[in-house]
Order: sequence, then C-alpha cells, then structure tokens
Amino acid sequence: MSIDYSEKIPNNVDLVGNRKLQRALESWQPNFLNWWKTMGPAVPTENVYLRTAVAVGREGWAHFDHVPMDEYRWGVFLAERNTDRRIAFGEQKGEPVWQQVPGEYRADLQRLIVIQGDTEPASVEQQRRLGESAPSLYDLRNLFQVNVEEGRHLWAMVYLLHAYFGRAGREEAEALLQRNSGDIDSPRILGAFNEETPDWLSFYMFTYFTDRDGKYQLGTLKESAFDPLSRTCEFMLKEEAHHMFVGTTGVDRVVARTAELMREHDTDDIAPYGGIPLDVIQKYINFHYSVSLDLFGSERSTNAANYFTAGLKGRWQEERRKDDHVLTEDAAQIDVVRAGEITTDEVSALLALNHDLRREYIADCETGLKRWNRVLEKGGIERRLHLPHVGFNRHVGVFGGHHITPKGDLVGEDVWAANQDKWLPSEADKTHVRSLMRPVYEPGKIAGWIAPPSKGINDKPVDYEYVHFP
Ligand code: BYC
Repeated sequence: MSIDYSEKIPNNVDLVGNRKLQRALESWQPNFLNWWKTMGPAVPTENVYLRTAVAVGREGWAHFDHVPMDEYRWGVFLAERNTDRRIAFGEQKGEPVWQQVPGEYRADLQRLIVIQGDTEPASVEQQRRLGESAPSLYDLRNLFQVNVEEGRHLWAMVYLLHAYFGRAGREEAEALLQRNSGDIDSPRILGAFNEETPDWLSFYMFTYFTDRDGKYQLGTLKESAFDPLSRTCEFMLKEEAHHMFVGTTGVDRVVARTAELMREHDTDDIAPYGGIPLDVIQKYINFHYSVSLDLFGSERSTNAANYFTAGLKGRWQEERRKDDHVLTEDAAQIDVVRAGEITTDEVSALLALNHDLRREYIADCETGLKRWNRVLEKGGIERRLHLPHVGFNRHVGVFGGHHITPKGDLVGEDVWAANQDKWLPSEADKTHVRSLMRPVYEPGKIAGWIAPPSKGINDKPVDYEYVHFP
C-alpha cells in the first residue's frame, strides 16, 4: 500500500480503516511534537534540506526538499507484506508468521519493542545541542536528517505498541516520552543512551559504532515471526544506512584532516594547530566501541535463547545461515574470564546468541578501521588506528567487573587507574575537542579540524545551502 500523505499521520497501514487506532495515535501525536520541541534540536532553523520517505519499495523511496523541521511528516511505514512468509527459525519454524501477538509472547515482545523504541528518542536527546557547533551546513543537515529519522523510528515502535498491545502498550508509548537520556530519576533503558554526545567527534563515533548496534539489532528483529515488527524493522534499516554513512565518512574526514596537519607541521601534536590528535581519535574509538559492545547484553543469555526458540528475535541474516535454524543440538564458544585469564567456554549455541550477534558486529566495525587506516596510509602517516580488545572498558557480561587493557591484558585496579587517561578520552582531551567546536554556517565553508565531504547530498553541491536560518 502506498504512503498516504493527505492524512494527519502519513502511513501505509490503512489508519483510516481503524478509527480507534487512528484516534489513539492522533492523541499521542501532540505529546510527540511537544517532546520534539523541548528535547529535539536546540538550534533554531527556518527549514532544512531533508529526505522524507514517500514509498517503501526498492526504487525512488525518498523525496528531498527544504522543510521546516517541526513540520516534518513523521509517519508509520512498513515494508510490503509477503503473504507467504513463514517463520524461519526456532521451534515454530516453517509455520506462517503471526499477524497478531500470541498471548504467551506478549510480555517478551512488548519488552523488545520498548527497548528498541527507547533508544530512538534517546539519541535525539543526546544530540540536542550539537547543531550549535556544526562544522558545516552539510554536517548540520546530516545531523537533522538523523534526528528526524530517529523520531520516525520512535513512531514505528509506538505504532506497534498502540496497534497490538492495548492499554499496556499505550502506557509504554507515553513512558517513551517521559524517560530522558541521562536523567537521574528516569533515565533511558540502555547504558550507551545515557552517555553524552557533547561534540562532533562523539557524534561521528556514535553514528558509526552505536547506530551500527542498531543495524544489527534491527536485523535480528526483522527476522521476527511477529510480521508487523519484521516489516517495520525492514523499512527502518533502509533509513538507518544513511546514519552509518554519516559516522563512517565523518570519521574519514577527521582522520584525513589530522593526517594533513601532522604532515604539514611534521608532528603528532597537532592540537596547537587546531586539529584532533590521532591518539585522541583512538581514545574516542576505544570509548564508543566498548560502550556499544555493552548493548549486546551478556555473552551467555537465557533471554536471547528464549527469544530465538519462540521465534521473536532471529540471528543476523538468519535465512542465509546453513544450519537447522533450531540450534538445540549445536554448541558455541563464548568468552569467559576464569582464574585471572581470558579464555573460552563451550555452551549451547542457543545461550550464545548475543555473542554470535556481537561477533558479526565486530567484523563489521573492523571495516571502518581498515578504511580509516587507508586514509592514514594515503596521507603518508605510518601510525594506525585499531579496535581495542573486546573486554576493554566493559560493564555488561563476562568482562564487567574486570579491568582489561586495550591489548587484552587483565590488570588490577591500580594499573587501570594509572592508565585510564591514556586509553579513554581524558578531561583534557574532551576540553580540547570541545574548544574546536565552533559553528561554521556559511555555505561551502568547513571547520579547520575536519576535511570537507567529497560530495554533497542527493547530487547537490557541497556548498549548497542545506539549512536556512530564521
Ligand atoms: N544496559 O540476557 P541479558 C538502536 C539487562 S540500538 C542496561 O544479558 P538480553 C539505535 C537486560 O535488559 C539497538 N541493561 O541481555 C542506535 C536484562 O534485564 P532483565 C536497540 C542491560 O536481554 C543509535 C539483564 O541485563 N535495540 O537501535 O539478552 C541511535 C540480563 O540480560 C544491558 C535493542 O537492543 C545494557 N546495555 O539482551 C538510535 C533490541 N544489556 O530482563 C537507535 C532489543 C542487558 O533481567 N533489545 N541488560 O531485567 C534486546 O534484544 C535485548 O534486550 C538486549 C539485551 C540485546 C538489549
């Protein structure tokens, strides 16, 4: 069904045909808009060159235009329904997928949807003030694009809560606007979403590492036997790709500028020349990667096993895997810390599903590192960036409660405390990065700590006026 933009809430789920649901969502809409006004982008704009979804098919799904941000058409878009779709894994493998929520899985599905939904507005809150210090209009526009789409992803989850979870779902939808990132009394659910995103290097790292967790989690929910969730996630993944592009190319450009300044001044210490030193970039990688790894939950998880067995949450690219998709007979290795050593244990493959997903994620993260190291190589710099050990700076799972260096050595509290500032951004590093964050709002101009993008958005030139101010 095509997207109907004549309605108050654009959608392709036939909202007009369900008055009760339409009214419920229309009564949530002002609360959302109020949240957007108070917790969304802080910098005032007249309009922004934004992408809006106009169809859900493969081709030509998006339309670009200058729009006032608070008039953005947030709506409910699900990928096309495949009427033959069958459950691909778990104990009900082969049966038709569900169009309604089976009573026995209600609580678990609601929990997964609430956790997913909670991250979306959280990221908008975390990035609220970044617009005040954008390095270019191009970057400012990308930030806002990410923000409006995270807002839409909140709509995606709220639609499911309203449409399939009755009163409890409506209450959860309200609560999604009441918890706030970093709020002492009412924080967001997952750790990484209560951290600050105080500068643009953090933003690029967040969109590289944390949005990538989103890609992998959405990928597993796309496999779900609950078809509306699957279809919602499928379409969200399409939008998500741009968010990771912002992260990947953002870090590319910071690394490129750093290499340029290192060469120009023949020193690693480029801070006095207005650049971000390579070891600071490495520390930001260490931080954002480790915080994002925590989002995968424990290596050994009965929750994950139960979700899989029930058909609620599959594996990354479930249907391409060459096994029985039931996994009751399979084993897997997971990391453990035993007797002062990092080693592995064999467990049922079902218990190791968070670990399995995390492994896929890590392999994907490596591609960014390769890319950034190529930028260094091309820039004539010998030093390289790398991912720290998987156990470094972890708070969730087997590594939580241990101190592990970026190289993977288990160390005591004293060694950790003495080296923490070498491995994670120190106050001085953060202060320096923040000192570089001055807005550059002139079309085609770029801040001195980052290289310009190689091309503009939607074939527009880099010096296009992507954002108009009042
Ligand atoms: N922080 O068996 P365990 C995105 C809790 S990002 C706090 O280890 P499980 C986006 C857990 O809740 C993707 N608590 O973990 C990115 C459980 O509590 P209960 C978001 C945590 O359940 C950028 C207990 O520890 N989507 O979309 O297998 C911008 C033991 O649980 C954490 C999802 O995450 C943590 N990090 O896995 C915008 C998908 N980790 O039940 C958007 C939905 C664990 O004992 N969520 N706990 O009270 C899930 O699939 C799973 O809930 C998790 C955890 C993967 C998060």
